[in-house]
Amino acid sequence: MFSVIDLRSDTVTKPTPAMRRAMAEAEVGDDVFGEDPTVNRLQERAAEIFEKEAALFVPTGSMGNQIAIKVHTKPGDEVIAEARSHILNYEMATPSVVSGVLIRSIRASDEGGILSWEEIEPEIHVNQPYYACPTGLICLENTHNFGGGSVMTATQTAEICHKAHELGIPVHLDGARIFNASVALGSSVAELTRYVDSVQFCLSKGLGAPVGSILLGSSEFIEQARIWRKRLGGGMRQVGVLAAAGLVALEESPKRLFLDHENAKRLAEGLANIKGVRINPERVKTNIVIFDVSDTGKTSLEVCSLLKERGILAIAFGKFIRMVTHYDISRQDIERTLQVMEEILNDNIH
Ligand code: TLP
Repeated sequence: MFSVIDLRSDTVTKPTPAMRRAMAEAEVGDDVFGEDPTVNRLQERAAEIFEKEAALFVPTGSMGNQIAIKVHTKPGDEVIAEARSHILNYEMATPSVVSGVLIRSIRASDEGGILSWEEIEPEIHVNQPYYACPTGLICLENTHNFGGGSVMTATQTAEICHKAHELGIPVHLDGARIFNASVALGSSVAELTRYVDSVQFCLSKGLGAPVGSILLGSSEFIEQARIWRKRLGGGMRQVGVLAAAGLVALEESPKRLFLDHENAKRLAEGLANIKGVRINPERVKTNIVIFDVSDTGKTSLEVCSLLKERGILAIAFGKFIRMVTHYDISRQDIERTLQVMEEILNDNIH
């Protein structure tokens, strides 16, 4: 009998004993009045780590991204985002609903979805009144989730920011997994986000907190963001109980992310040896493993359902399957997953 191996996402992690202790003991106040000491500590600490002026605790990564879009743009603007980006594909068309903006999607030539300035520039509209809507914002994603957890270097990010700023266009970074990028690249999160106008990162993914994201930027930007958080229903009162777990996540979790990356690499290498599975393990840099099963004679949904029968959870999308490693996944779980994949795809069922 095996316990369930949940590779659907790093969002499934449960709070650690240290997080639960911190939550139980958290000092709290009303955060809508800015009086929750634990939230304030978390925001100050995040701002310090990212070397940004100010930070805001928000319930989700999606809300962090959407507040940023709202504050940076006006209705009728265009927002540039990569074709596989989370903002475009998985945030329920909120840019159009809440901000009244159009997403101009660009498919990066890079397999990992990392955009370059050469690809962005031709899609920018400035000073073309009466026929083209102005580019109000560029959104980047690091790591790029559906690009397979690919990473964007500080230099690549800086180049886009400098060029965008020359045209007066701000840049927002969806850094849901920026700590994974930081570990993979050996660059600090401050270096990776130095020139972006705003960045959102999730405490609730690889860092393991049960809930929460942090939005960072200038004091003026965060002041506006605070207003929009309230408007969107994100004023959370005595939310220090959650911020307490976030503080533990922020301080303790980045140092162990390399283990998730090693497990993802091993998983990718093992998968590459299974007949019909298409993946280049060289491209797996962080904790996300995406592979193509179309040559196996089974659909991704079929493979996921066979895995599920054997206690392994993964997500199918199109011809791909995504598996994400995190702190509840051990090396043994990876070996078991590979063994089961082998069984399923060689029709050695039962
Ligand atoms: N990603 C989730 C799903 O929504 C796909 C996952 O399991 O990976 N940006 C990026 C890059 C993300 O991957 C996610 C969540 C978000 C933003 C949104 O964060 P939440 O779920 O907190 O709104």
